[in-house]
Parts: sequence; structure tokens; C-alpha cells
Amino acid sequence: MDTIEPEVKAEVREEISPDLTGPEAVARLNRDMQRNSLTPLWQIETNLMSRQPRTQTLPWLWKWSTLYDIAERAGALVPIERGGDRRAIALSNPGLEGRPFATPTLWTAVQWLNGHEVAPAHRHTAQAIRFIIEGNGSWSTVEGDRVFLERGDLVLTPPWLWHDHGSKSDERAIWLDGLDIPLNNYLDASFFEPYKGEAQAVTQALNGTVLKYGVGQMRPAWEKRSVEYSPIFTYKWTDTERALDNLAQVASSPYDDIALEYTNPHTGGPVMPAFSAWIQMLRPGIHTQAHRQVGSSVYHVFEGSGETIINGVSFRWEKGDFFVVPSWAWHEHHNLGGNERAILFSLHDTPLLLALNKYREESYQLNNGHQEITGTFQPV
Ligand code: GTQ
Ligand code: FE2
Repeated sequence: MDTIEPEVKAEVREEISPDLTGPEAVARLNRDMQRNSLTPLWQIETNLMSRQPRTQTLPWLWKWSTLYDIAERAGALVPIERGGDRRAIALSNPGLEGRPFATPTLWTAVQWLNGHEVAPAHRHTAQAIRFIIEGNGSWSTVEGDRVFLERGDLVLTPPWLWHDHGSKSDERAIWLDGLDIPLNNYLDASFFEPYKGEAQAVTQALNGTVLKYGVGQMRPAWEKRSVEYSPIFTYKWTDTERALDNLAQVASSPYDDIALEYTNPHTGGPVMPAFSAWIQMLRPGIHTQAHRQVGSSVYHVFEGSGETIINGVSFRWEKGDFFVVPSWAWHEHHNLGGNERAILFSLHDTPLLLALNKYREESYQLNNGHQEITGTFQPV
């Protein structure tokens, strides 16, 4: 067995000197703590337990024109091979020291699949969703259940289920991937396994979980409730859009207008334990009030144009753009698309904060809930 040698052996204290209580003794104490891998709280407390969240995550925005151009070039230049497994390009928040994470808890990537390609099957403990931006003729197979991908569909890849993606058309498919990779790694909980073959056999009727559970109000009487994650592997856009239109007839939020969380119909909770997914419609002209929450979010503009004001800075967005709202940042949304609706898809790590009893939210009290705009974000 290997042993780990401490850098400093045996010598826990320096030689006794005549100064037992003065500044020299304090300096010696500090040195001894350091060389024995100890840290005094009294020197770090104000950083360690800040009065309010002091995130490194920056509010940021990625333009669709840039994302698309880069993904398209990767599609032409980079084959999908075992080992890499996926042609996915991660949003790397410039505040997070070059790590490939959009926020401290969320991996968000744009994945590009060429026509007739297969991204080979594998499984991992990281929890994943896809939101389909373009998908004609492409599919994803999750544990033998093949779902066809169409624009606006939400597709789930719950932890440790086999999944592969492919296409039977000449067209490329492109979608948003959301995973809890940063959290999974922070918790030292990552397991990954490649599948023995390339793609799984399809063992169920197409869109099997939609047929089985998709109405959401009922489940096969002989089955138990699915508590850990939603048993529905795809939420079809036509249902999502109908739910938005229906909600708009009866209610709205002053902060988010017509906002819906995708739920596990068996629990009413989020689709995954580590994050929740939302779809939201900002009706024409809507300018919401600002609020802030503990927890980070990533948004994708599915339709329309507008701005989100984050901590006083206007982030102008249009169809396809992605942006990040860090923890405890004031934010309000503004549809600037004339008579057009705007639709935002988003991921939030709220379920973690709620489960751990760390969630807080606050509404902006000044100026009818609207922040003063002090700057405009300039995309690269
Ligand atoms: O499609 O299975 O963006 O495993 C990152 C890891 C996508 C996937 C990502 C993955 C996948
Ligand atoms: Fe995967």
C-alpha cells in the first residue's frame, strides 16, 4: 500500500523562542497552521460566508449567429467518434476560469448532428435534457424507446439510462443540451459507460413513453409512480404550445409573464432532481418586473426578440441566442418584437436549492419594479 508523506514530518512546532505571546509567536502560529494543512477561520470568515451570494458567474449572452457558424464548421470538420461521443459545444462562462460550464451547476451546449450520422450509445450519472432547435428526421433512443426530434420538443435523458442519437434524413439536427455535469463532478459522483454496440435496438413503439404517460393525468394502473425523474422521455412542442396558450387565457406572473415548468406528472416536481426546465411566453409588449433568486439559470430564445435587464445591464436578444442569469442577480424581461410573442426556454438549478433549504427570492421594490438601465451588453 502507498503511504502519503506529509510535506513536513514530525516537526509540528518550531523551537521554543523567548517570544511566547508577541507578534513573532503569532507569525509562528500562522506558519505552523499552514505547514500542517490548517486554516484559521478568523482570517477568512468574511470571504467564506459572504453577506450575500458573491458569484464568479457573469451574466453573459451568446449570439445564435456565432453559435450556428461554429457548430456548422464543427459539423463539417469534426467527426463523431468514440471517446468524444458527441459533437457538442459548451457555453463557457467567462467568469468561471475557462471551465466549460454556463453556471456553477449547469452544463449547456449546442449539439450538431449531421444527416445520417449516429452519436453512439452510452450512459452516465449526469442528468440530461435536450431542447430541439432543428431536428427534421433525427431521433434519440433512450433505454430502447426511440423518440423523433422536432423543433420545440424537450427530450429527457435520466441518469444511467442508455442513449444514442441519430438521423435518417439528409438534414442536420441541432439542439440545446442541458446537464448537471458541474454538480455531478463537484460531488465526485461521475460514472460513465460506453455501450457495446453503436446504437441500441429499438424495443418499444415509437414515442413509447408519450403513449404510456403523455396525457399526464393518468398512469398505467399496474405501474408504480416514478419519483426520481419524469417517466415521459419527450414533451412534444404541440402540447407545450397549447399549454402556453391555455395559461395565457387565465393567469400570468408579473415577473415571468406566461411561464410553465415542465413537470414529472407523477410528483408535480421538476423533470430532473438537479434542475428544472421552463418554457415561457412573453406576450407582445410585455415588460416584466424585476426580481432575483438564489440559483443560476440559462435561457435560450426559441422565438422573438427583446431584452433581459440583468443587474442594470440590457442584454438584447433575438431568436437562437443564449444567455445566463447568475445567482441573486436582478432580472426582468422585455418583449421588443412589436406584435410578435417571444418564447424563452430555460434551465434553473432551483430544485437543488429548495431540496437543501437554501432558496430565497426577492422582488425589486423601486421604480415600479424596473431597474435603472446603466449599460448595454456588447456581444463578442
Ligand atoms: O448527448 O449524450 O452536451 O453525454 C454532453 C454529454 C451531450 C449526450 C452533452 C453528453 C451528451
Ligand atoms: Fe450522454
